[in-house]
Amino acid sequence: MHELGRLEDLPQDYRDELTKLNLVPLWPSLRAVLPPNVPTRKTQPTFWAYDTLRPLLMRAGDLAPMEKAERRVLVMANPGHGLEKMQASAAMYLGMQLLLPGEWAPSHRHTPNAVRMIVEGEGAWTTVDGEKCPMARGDLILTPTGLWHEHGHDGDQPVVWLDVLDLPIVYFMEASYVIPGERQDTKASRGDRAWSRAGVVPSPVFERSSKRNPVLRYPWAEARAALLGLAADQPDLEAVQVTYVNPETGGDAENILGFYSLMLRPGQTLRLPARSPAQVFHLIEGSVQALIVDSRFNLAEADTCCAPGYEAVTLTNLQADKPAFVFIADESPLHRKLGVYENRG
Ligand code: 1HN
Repeated sequence: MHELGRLEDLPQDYRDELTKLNLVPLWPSLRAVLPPNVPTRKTQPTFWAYDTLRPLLMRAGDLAPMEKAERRVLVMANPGHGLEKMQASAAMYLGMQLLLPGEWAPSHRHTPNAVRMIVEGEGAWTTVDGEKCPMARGDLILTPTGLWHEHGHDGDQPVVWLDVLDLPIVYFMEASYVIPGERQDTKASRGDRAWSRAGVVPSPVFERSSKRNPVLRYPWAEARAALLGLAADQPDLEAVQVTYVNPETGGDAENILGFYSLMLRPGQTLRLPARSPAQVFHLIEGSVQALIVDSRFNLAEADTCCAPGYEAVTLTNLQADKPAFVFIADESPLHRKLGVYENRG
């Protein structure tokens, strides 16, 4: 591809005239916005160790009382985007949130979709659209766009969870806003109880509902059991992975980001293909090495890393005698809906 004319090649009076009229010549910038073959990605392979993050999050517990914080979070920002942008990738936001015993994070609803992956502690809960969802390690709790949510804590130890939001893309769309609310009344029914068995779903008087995802909480015990069942059923299957889905449709659990759990067999090395969406890896159980472009990250439990799109990722279970379990978030639903999804193998 040959080089195109530069801005500096244009006479200053011409450039000034264009600027005055809010006009810009395309050709000096064309290669930057449309690079050959592979997109330019600001997303860098980045690693956040829980044992270094945790003491700082606990200190935030002293420094930022709930009334002054609303949500007490340390954002895991990708330096490639600039820390102040609070982005892990183009479409993903990541943060570690701390709730102390007795605290309450007030109810609100907003346009970005969120999920929480519970990292440590017991006794906390999130109420989403009136459903009180208990939080336990490894559980995935959704707060889809527009639904009221608040967090409370009846236990006696700090509770920490990983927040994954599509905030960067919703903000970029100039569609990100919040509505503050009152403490929610809770209802007795819970989607994760009514939709507790894959393949046998509620159909009162023969009717299936086609409303929003009826499941807001995916208990880790169920996802883990599904992975072990799949691994036992298909001993030759390389990628022992499940997707968190809407059980009414079989489609993705949320509109913009995709969520998965992956089991690595003892000692297994698995190469994930180069696909267009960026990905986040969070270790639920075990010990895993992630090779992302030129970076090797050793993940202990509760560690998190991210990978840019269009790059293969190789994961290795560092333990020869135990499976490892990885939670993955990616931008697949967004890429598929927009028609830019690619798997380059
Ligand atoms: C939010 O609402 C929560 O509800 C956490 O816990 C993190 C980050 C940006 C915007 C909204 C929550 C958030 C957030």
